[in-house]
Amino acid sequence: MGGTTEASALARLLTERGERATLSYAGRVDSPRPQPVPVRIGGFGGAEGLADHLRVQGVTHLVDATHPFAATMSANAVTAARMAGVAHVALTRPAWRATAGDRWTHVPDLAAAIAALDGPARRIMLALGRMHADAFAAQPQHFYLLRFVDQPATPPALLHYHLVIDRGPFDVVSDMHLMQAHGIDLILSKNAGGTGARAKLIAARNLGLPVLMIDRPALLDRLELHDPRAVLHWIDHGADRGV
Ligand code: 3Y8
Ligand code: NAP
Repeated sequence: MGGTTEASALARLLTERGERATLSYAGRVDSPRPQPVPVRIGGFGGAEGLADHLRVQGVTHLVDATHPFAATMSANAVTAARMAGVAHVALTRPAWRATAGDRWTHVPDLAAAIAALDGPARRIMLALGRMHADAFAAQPQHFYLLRFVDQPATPPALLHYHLVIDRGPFDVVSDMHLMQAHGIDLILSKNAGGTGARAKLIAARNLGLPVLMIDRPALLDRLELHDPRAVLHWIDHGADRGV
């Protein structure tokens, strides 16, 4: 189950070993990154649909390498693997932790992030992608710098915004220039972890800007690995069939 830098790295390692693997995308963006393995695009129809897919395709190992905020997909993956008697592991990345010079405020979820924006107009970099941008219409007084992977079918339901179309991984210097060009005074970020979205946090630290950090959804009861190479070891030695 893909959609992250780590999933793509694992796909490359599996190809190098000649493993038979399929990478699964939800189909959220127009042209997802090409992969060295066959790609399946689209939902399965909930946990039951995924369990059927695992059985029909004779899948032996399910690796959930989706994003930490893809909470529904990850919950479905745990349930479906158990239903189908298939070994399951999550390939995820540790949460980011503030270090010296970081000015982070943590909020538990999106709603809390929106509520935290009460008050006079600010200039906010909303680096959360397309799916949640409209929710910030509840705080219309701010200017929002938006960054989407694709051009949206309809404009964001925000009064004051500038939209950048770009996909990560991003780099610190470009993110610093972007923040300075738009006079940004606050950055909103999901605690995605990993390397692909971290540049904006280093850029904020370098510019002395505050970050409103949205903590990731609650952890599931599952085996988690943080390195694609550890998944190969799990396949060779650690994968019980989940029964
Ligand atoms: C469709 C598949 C790879 C994977 C690359 C990672 C890094 C670059 C940084 C910012 C933050 C954000 C967003 C982001 C990053 C990686 C990774 C990551 C954040 C692609 C991709 C798919 C998606 C879906 C997309 C979401 C959106 C989130 C943009 C591919 C490029 C904000 C998450 O328009 C939309 O509907 C976009 C939706 C879910 C979150 C949102 O709510 O809008 N990712 N991103 C996957 C699918 O169809 O199954 O094209 O490669 C993958 C990547 N995006 O292999 O190189 O590993 O995290 N993705 C966040 O972290 O907050 C951008 O702007 O600073
Ligand atoms: P989500 O809310 O947890 O999942 C909603 C539904 O989308 C799932 O129930 C499933 O549909 C389908 N789905 C999600 N990921 C899928 C996958 N990899 N393959 C097939 N179907 C999938 O998921 P999301 O947050 O929208 O994330 C969608 C994709 O974007 C994932 O690949 C994720 O890794 C990637 N991504 C998400 C974020 C983020 O911030 N959420 C960031 C970076 C990348 P059915 O129930 O019909 O099976």
